[in-house]
Amino acid sequence: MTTTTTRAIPVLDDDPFTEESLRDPLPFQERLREAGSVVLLEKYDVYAMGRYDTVHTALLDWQSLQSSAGVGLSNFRYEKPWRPPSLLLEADPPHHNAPRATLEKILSPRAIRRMTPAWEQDAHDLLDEVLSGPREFDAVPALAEVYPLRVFPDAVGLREEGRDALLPYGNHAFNAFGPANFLVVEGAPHTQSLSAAVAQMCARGQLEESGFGADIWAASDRGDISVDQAPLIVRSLLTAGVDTTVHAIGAMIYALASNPAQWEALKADPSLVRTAFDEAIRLESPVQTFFRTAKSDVEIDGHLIPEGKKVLMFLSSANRDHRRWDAPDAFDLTRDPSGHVGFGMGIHQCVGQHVARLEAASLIGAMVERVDTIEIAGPTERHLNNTLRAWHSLPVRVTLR
Ligand code: 4IA
Repeated sequence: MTTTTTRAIPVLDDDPFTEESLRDPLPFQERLREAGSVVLLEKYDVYAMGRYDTVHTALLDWQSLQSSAGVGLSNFRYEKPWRPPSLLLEADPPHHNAPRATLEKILSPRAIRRMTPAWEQDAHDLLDEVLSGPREFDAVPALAEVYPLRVFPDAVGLREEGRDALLPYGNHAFNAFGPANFLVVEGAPHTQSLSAAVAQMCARGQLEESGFGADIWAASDRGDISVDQAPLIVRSLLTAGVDTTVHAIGAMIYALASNPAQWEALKADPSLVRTAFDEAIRLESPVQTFFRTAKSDVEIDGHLIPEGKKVLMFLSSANRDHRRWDAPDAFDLTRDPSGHVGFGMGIHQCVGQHVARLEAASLIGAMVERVDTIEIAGPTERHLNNTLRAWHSLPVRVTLR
């Protein structure tokens, strides 16, 4: 391939990682989608894509677009990673294969389904507590943050000590995929102690005898993975499994509370709980972005991306691309959201998605049984993060059935 066959790449001078853009990312995402299928973001010298087709294709092309140079802005070819790279997220085949296969088995739909009775009971217990108090409350601390932290650390087999590091550790990890902006600077003083707390929880002796953590260590006994790999694979659960589910549940509660007709539709047909969750993931894309690195000169839709350059995929923008979705900005339980790229696509597609789906279905399923109406009761507040779309505060008012 020669450069004479490729087309000029549109250039944008936008910075998607400013406070203003993170607060309201939709205007930039629209400019990105409409500027072209691949756009050079001058400020960072990265190639960004926001159309569904292009993002989808890029996610599947692990041969050309590698993960092992990091899936953040930082290029591991030239910069030292802030922590030892993830054996799942920041790895390519063949190294990716054994950790992925191990975790896929441990988090399989069948394995996760076994949690259903306990997690449904936990959801009802939490609602007993919350709904016995004032009928106006902040759904972020009361539900979205509490519920995953009730069920997931127990399922991993974590002791109590160190659990309070999980959310802030994940928050920093997701900021660290972006540039070293104000959010990374704010988080920096705490990184070392949070990393140490999380690393400690991954050790075999710190984990309960049953749970996902013990399952990972058992895989090392069988030789499926090495003993050195086990604690890092446990770390992946702790990095990827807490903030993501908290913010996904927040997104779902917000979507339902601000779309009363959809809440009514869900009450009328509770089998829609899983659609509601995936539709909320599509609409809000709790994980907004990920990078890849061009393994060699790559041609995408006629555009040349030079070897070693970073490629920034806007999952969020793809999930609202009018080329793929009718009325993309509407939260609509009659659509089939299942092609969204909010969990990624291809060999790295979220290995924990069955965990996330069961958490969300258990909580919202319990709410549907007990709550008659839910509405936004006051000013909402965003939680800013370089990768996550999140709520800090969601005041809601509920009436009971
Ligand atoms: C890991 C994409 C995101 C949910 C994620 C973050 C961290 C890791 C995996 C996935 O540390 O392995």
